[in-house]
Amino acid sequence: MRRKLVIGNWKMNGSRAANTILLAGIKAGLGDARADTAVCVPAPYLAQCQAELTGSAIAWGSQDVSAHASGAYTGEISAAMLLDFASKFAIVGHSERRSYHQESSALVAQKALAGVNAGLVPVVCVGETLQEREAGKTADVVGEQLDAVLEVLSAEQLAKIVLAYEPVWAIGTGKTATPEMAQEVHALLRARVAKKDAAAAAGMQILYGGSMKPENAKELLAQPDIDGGLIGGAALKAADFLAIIAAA
Ligand code: 3PY
Repeated sequence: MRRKLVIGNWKMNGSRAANTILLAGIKAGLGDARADTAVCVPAPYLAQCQAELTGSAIAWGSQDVSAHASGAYTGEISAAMLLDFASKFAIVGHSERRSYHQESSALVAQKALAGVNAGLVPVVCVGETLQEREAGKTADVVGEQLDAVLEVLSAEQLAKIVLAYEPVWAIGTGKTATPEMAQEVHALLRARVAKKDAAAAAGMQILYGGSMKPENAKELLAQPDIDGGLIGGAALKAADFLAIIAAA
C-alpha cells in the first residue's frame, strides 16, 4: 500500500515574512493528516524551513539540484548543500525548467542520479504539451522523459525516487486533466517502470501536478495510480493546501 504524498511547489514565490505566516498556517491545520506533506521552496528559504518546520510533520526541499557534486558551476546548488539544510526532496525536470532553461531529459536524469546518490528524494517531473497531446504523442513524450531516468538509475535507486506527471497544458492555466486522463498516464508510467523493476514500480509514488486544487483533488487522488499531488498555486494558501492534504 503506497502512502499518499502532497508536495507544495512554491515556484519563485514567497518572502521571509509571508513564509512564516504560510508555514504556521499549514502546521496549525495539519492535525493528524494521513498524507505525507512537504514544501519545495526557493533555495534561500531552506534555512527558514529548517528553523520553522523541524519537529513538525512537514518535510521540505528544493525545486532543482545540480547534476554536479561541487566546483565551477556558477549559480548551481549541489545535493550536499541542500542536505546541509535537512532537505528531503528535490524537484527535477519541472516543465518550467525544461522549457525556460532548456533542460534535456538526459540532464534531468543526471540531476535525479546526483540527488539520489546524495540521499535526497528526487521528484522527477514528466509531461506533454497541448500540441503533443493533440497529436496523440503523450505516451511517447512522457515515455522518452521517463526512459532517460530508467537508463541511469539502478532498480535500487529507482525505488528511492518519486515521479510526478504534470501535463504542461495544465500548469498555471487553471486547466486540469480529468481523473481518467491522469490515471491513464500514471498507469502507463508505472507499467514502464515495471518493465525495468516490478517492485520499484509497485512501490513508486506517482504524483499528479497541474492545477490540482481543493475542488478537483478528491477525484484525482481517488485514482488507483495517483499517489498524491505536486501542487502549484494552491500550495501558497494554507487553507487550499490543507484541503488538498485532507482529500488525500
Ligand atoms: C502547477 O500546479 O502549476 C505546478 O506546476 C506544480 O508543480
